[in-house]
Amino acid sequence: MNISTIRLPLEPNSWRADFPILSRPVRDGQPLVYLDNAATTQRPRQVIQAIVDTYENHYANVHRGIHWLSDQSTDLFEDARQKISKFINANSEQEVIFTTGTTMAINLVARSWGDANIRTGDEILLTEMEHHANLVPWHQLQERTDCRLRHIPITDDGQLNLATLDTLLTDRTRLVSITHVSNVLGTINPVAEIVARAHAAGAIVLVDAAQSAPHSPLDVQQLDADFVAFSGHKMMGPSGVGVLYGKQSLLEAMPPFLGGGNMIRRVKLDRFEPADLPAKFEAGTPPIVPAIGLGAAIDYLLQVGLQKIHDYEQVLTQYAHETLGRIPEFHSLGPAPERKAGIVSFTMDGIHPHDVAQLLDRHGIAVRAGHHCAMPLHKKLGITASSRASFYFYNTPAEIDQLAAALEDALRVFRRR
Ligand code: 7TS
Repeated sequence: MNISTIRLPLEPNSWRADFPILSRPVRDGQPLVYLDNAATTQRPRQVIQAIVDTYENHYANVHRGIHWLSDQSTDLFEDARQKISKFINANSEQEVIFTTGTTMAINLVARSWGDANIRTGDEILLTEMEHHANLVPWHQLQERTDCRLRHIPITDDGQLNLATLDTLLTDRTRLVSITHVSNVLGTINPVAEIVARAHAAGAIVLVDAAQSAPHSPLDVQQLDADFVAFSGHKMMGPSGVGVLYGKQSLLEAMPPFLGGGNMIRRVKLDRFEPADLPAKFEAGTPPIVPAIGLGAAIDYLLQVGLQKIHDYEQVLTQYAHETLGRIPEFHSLGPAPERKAGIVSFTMDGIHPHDVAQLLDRHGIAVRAGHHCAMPLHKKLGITASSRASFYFYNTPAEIDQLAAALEDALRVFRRR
């Protein structure tokens, strides 16, 4: 691929200027090469400004409004919910629950829907490529209910082996909970097909969209997913806020998860009546400013264009595979680039993944190393750790060249030892 002659789906440098942190020097004045976007992304000035503006001009607690400022704060908070609802094409804002992130969203479903619906011997179908956030809440549910956890296996090239689905979906399967995009392999899973097959078998589906919502168009109605979870901080929003989307009928039938203020219609000394959606699942003071910041991030995402982001990251990923693939010691995990999002996890012959990350850091290049909260997946791959470069639309082909050069340098350092 001759990257200099390709017409790129978007021009990263025109957006980079909005991200103050991307132009700050790190380590002895070197430019920052930020390739840890699967862990968390950076924020443009517009999001930071929305946060500052809220605190400086519009901040009060929400939904308690007798006063003017509280009304303003509530309007901004509910505007953000509306933006998110449109962004994912929910049927109504009542289907959008603010959580602290993907982790809390999945825990909410496991606790509330799980405890109400799962009985001994019922089956929950997961996959071998899940983040711990989509494993441990189900382990905990298993401890409470003695249900059975099953897993869709992965193929040698890191895709879900859907040939197994007919036998794994049984009349005991109540829920299928799957990641849309693997945070390690980058694999984009055929969620709509899995939803259709799960529904035909009488099971509902939760989609972990932590790694997909920030990078490509997400239409919950088109997927026909029953629950969808994602995090604000992976899509340029603040940390501390995330979303659980749920079909209204399911959410209405579920008991509240946490108890406290805001989630009630009426409280007596000996009992309570829950509020309507979405308040029923938002006990206590919510993440007010983070939610407003997430609304600003969504405005920004829509300006850039989700399809363009997806298409551009596709080019970057292909370029990364080609460029890094010329290094004989480099081995990427997961499928071919056409089948994955902008995540390139890899091992290097003769250098531990943590050492790789440390040597890259000397060049100002930020990547993650370790098991990326996916220990069972690494075990399946026969390794304990990997290094991971993950992209966003503000990354450039030149940064991938820098990564390749730094990896060559790391090999030279190790050979000298
Ligand atoms: N699901 C997936 C697929 C993820 O990648 C992550 C975070 C989560 C759930 C949890 O999200 P949280 O916002 O609630 O923490 N993944 C990563 C990662 O790959 N590196 O750091 C965090």
